[in-house]
Amino acid sequence: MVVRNGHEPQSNVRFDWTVEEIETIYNLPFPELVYRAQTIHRRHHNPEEVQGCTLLSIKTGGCPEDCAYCPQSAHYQTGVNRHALLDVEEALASAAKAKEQGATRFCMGAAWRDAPKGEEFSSVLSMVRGVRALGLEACCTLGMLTAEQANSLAEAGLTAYNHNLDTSPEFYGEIISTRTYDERLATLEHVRQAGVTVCCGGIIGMGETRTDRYGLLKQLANQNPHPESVPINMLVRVAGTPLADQSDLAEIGALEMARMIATARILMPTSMVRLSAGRLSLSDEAQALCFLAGANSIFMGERLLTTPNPEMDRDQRLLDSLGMRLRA
Ligand code: SAM
Ligand code: DTB
Ligand code: SF4
Repeated sequence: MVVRNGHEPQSNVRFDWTVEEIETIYNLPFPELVYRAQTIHRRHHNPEEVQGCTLLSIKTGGCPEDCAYCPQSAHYQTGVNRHALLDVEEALASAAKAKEQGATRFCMGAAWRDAPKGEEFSSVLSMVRGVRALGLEACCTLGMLTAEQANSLAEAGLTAYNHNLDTSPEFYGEIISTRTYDERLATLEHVRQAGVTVCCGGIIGMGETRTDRYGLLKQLANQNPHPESVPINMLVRVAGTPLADQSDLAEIGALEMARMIATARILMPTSMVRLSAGRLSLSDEAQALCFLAGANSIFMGERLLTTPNPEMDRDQRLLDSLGMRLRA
């Protein structure tokens, strides 16, 4: 039940946030920040539920991009075994299992700079159709897309396309040199035009400043419409990547994650805010704080794409202990 006391924060949806406004929200006294986020959250979402999503890496490693965080970049020795595109049957068997385990969204990730043409792309379209036929939401993240590819994915029934902006435009060049922010924005535009919903978020803990975090949030929150899905990742440090020893992660911790999530929730009231990579470094209490801050989705299962994630039964125990549940 929503308790109205006459002092509820306003949650008019806006697309013209300034960095200063975002900074002010992000730095509110913590109780005030969480109160505002939770109040807005309750207006648009059921606070007892989180959506379970399952990830599958359909094409692993050997990526030509040089994203400094990524274990799948061919530029770094990370020990990730390369794997060509999975068979359609294999991917759909995974999707069926994910459904059995309570996921309602199935996300297929591929380590490509841009989505391929020809046979491989046709296989991905078959995977999308198969996932939709199981009654699951289907999401893909395949790198950059042309307008035509976005349209084909839409026709196959794709629910969402994940394409992260990762950080602020100013810091982007420190993390990735093989593509530009504008190329990222162009793909997001193709996805939007095709009528596929947008999943777009970023990573904290890469050595960016808070100002970079405000900058990312501004890029996300000033898209009209807002991305329907906003994954907030905490860097998973992977040996061999340039960010393997990123040491300020200790101070990033749960409170920074909660501030990031709460601010995203306030700026984008109706979006799904996903507590994504990094949950293994968060305690149960820290994750509970992220839910309070307005996160309403998690990736389930012991693996993200290539890195570990909490076991299903740990997540089930966590939700049980919080009196929360997976969205049916
Ligand atoms: N190649 C496609 C792309 O870059 O859009 C899709 C796959 S890529 C692995 C998907 C997202 O995972 C990236 O945009 C990044 O935000 C996130 N990611 C990758 N490695 C990560 C890490 N070590 N820690 C946190 N997030 C990570
Ligand atoms: C997103 O923002 N996080 C997920 C999903 N979108 C594709 C991926 C996280 C990947 C973490 C590193 C890995 O497991 O390889
Ligand atoms: Fe390639 Fe995506 Fe990893 Fe960048 S994040 S190296 S584009 S798989």
